Amino acid sequence: MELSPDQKQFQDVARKFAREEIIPRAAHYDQTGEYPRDIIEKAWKLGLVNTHIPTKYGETCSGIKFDQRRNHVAEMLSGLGLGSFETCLIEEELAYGCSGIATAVAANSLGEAPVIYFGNDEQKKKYLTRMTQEPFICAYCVTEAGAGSDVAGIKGKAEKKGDGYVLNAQKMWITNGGQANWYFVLARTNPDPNVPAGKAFTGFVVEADWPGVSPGRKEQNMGQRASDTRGVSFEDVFVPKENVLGEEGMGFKIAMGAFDVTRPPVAAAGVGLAQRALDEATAWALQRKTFGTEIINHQAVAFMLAEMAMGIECARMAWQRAAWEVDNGLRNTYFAAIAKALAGDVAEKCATNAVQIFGGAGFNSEYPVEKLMRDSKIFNIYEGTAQIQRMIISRPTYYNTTH
Ligand code: CS8
Ligand code: FAD
Repeated sequence: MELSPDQKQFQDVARKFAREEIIPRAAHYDQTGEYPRDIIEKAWKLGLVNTHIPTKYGETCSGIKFDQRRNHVAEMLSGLGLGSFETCLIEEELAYGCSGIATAVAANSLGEAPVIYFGNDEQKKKYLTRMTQEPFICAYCVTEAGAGSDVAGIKGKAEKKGDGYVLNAQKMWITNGGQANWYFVLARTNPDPNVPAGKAFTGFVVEADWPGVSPGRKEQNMGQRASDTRGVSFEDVFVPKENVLGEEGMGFKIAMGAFDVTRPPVAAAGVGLAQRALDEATAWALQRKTFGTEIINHQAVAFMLAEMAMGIECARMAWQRAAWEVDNGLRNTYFAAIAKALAGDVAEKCATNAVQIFGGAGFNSEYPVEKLMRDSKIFNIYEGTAQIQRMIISRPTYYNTTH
């Protein structure tokens, strides 16, 4: 398997950006917890954000401007929306630089996915085009304090009123929560507990400046501290019926459908972090000496590096398969869950091994691997936990949609 010249070029642009713009500043954003707006705006100008918005909606209002913004990557783009595969290639490189910053970028894709795949033309023009005109941020609001893994257990509700709905929901752990221009929000629209999840929820697009929308304080997380995570409260928010995605009752399937396209890039980000851990650990092992020789010459250390490489190569192939399925119009729930679960484990293991190989220095924030270890933990929690991915993989219905 070989990347096409276009894919290679995307990878190179993202790699250069991560090396030159992200790595030198990642520690600052990790320590301060500031939102890396300047980096995200630079990435946006290069076309590294919102990669999968169809070119049509980039051009609808801004014409040639969209392609100009992408400058040196524009030529290969003309007439094409970017595929999931290319999006994942970019995400892996960004996460190599800092997975917190990569998460902020990917969360835009997560917020946009329900609109791209289930919105009507008017909704796409209104909410996607603006993302290509200005470096706007959006967010995806499903989780609540009382329900994360069990999406069907959320309590947020929307009740029909006049020409729209009145939304009341307290969302929690929302990435980009305090930065978003608009939100995808999932709420229950059928109060009857006997109605199945597939019919009881509705997905809405809610603008951040509508009355009743208020983000909470920034949460202090263990890792990925550049990423802005907050609760977002929706209190008696009037949502016009034009902002219903698909139809009333379709929301649960829309929310799940979005995960199918965003779990591959999250997996790719986990691989990017793991690759960084391997590269840092290898460089250290080649120069650190004990017992008269570089530590890479101790088999126990060399085998740790080998195990890291094995995990990375397999997890990379897993996201590639899952992304390839999206690009070929296949139902990829099963492969997306495999990629996400495997990459989460590999990211955690590689970061932990890197700290081990660094010894005492690995435990210290002067060196890069301590941050990698803190950042890696979330890959087994967000976008569906390690256990939930295994639950999906083991359900015959998902296996059967693929085989
Ligand atoms: O609840 C589901 C689940 O996936 N839980 C995990 C939640 C999760 O992943 N949350 C992540 C929140 S976002 C986040 O963390 C962002 S991180 C920061 C940004 C990172 C950068 C991007 C579940 C456990 C899989 C579902 O379980 P159930 O309640 O048992 O539902 P089901 O019976 O399986 O399904 C109910 C109906 O929905 C249909 N369905 C299920 N999956 C899909 C997919 N596509 C389309 N439709 C789907 N994937 C299913 O077929 C059922 O419909 P029926 O008509 O009843 O047959
Ligand atoms: P719970 O569901 O309470 O799970 C607790 C533990 O029990 C986990 O280990 C879980 O795997 C396990 N468990 C639960 N059910 C089962 C089961 N059936 N079988 C086996 N084990 C089980 N959500 C959004 O909607 N949008 C976002 O942008 C977003 N960004 C996030 C960013 C961060 C930094 C964090 C921390 C979370 C984010 N989330 C977001 C929420 C995230 O998706 C949830 O935290 C996650 O899905 C787990 O839900 P929970 O925290 O409620 O844990």
